[in-house]
Amino acid sequence: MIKLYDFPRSPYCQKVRLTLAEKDLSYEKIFVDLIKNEQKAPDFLRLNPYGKVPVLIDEDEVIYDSTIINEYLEDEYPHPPLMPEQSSERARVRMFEDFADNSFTAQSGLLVAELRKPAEQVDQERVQRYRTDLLRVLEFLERYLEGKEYIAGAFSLADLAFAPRLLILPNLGVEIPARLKNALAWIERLRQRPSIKQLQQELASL
Ligand SMILES: N[C@@H](CCC(=O)N[C@@H](CS)C(=O)NCC(=O)O)C(=O)O
Repeated sequence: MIKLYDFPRSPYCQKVRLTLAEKDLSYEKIFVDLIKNEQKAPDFLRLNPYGKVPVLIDEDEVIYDSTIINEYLEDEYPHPPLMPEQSSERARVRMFEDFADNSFTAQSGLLVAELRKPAEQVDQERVQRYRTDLLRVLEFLERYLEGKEYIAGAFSLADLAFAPRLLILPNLGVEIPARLKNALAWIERLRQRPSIKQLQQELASL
């Protein structure tokens, strides 16, 4: 059985969990406590030298990095497909995934970290800057979403890369203005997917 080394609050783990759910794959979750630094223990570093979750084990294959794991799942379990067929469209999905990881999930991580500080230590100027940065990303995506249901056309790994943090924007105090109608409709479409509903239920019971 597939094993996923997981920390539930990690958006990168959530991205892989969503892909496993979309492909209806059963798997065992192994909790790695990042608070206790378990990801830096020698046994874990043998799985992933970077000392980060997620790590996926399938048979004897050990795979780390959420994007590489999701590509592996797509190659190994191609149905339902989460990548387009044409190479130019596949490249577009990969560019969006990369953008999601580096410019959206990473940026929202800074905001999450700031908001988790004790109230008197929260730097409100920074909070505002991070919120503005996230809205700028949504403004940018708005143009790509024109006339499309999902960010790269058909539903794909690119949507799954954005989904974990898109879903928590309201909890982070990021209010999406009504003029970003494509982005709002996209988020709502994502919310309706069974994989996302299931993840939200699992996270709510933590
Ligand atoms: N590029 C990696 C990033 C993974 C990552 O940053 N994981 C975080 C949790 S969200 C982690 O394990 N941090 C622990 C650490 O850096 O010590 C991926 O996509 O899997």
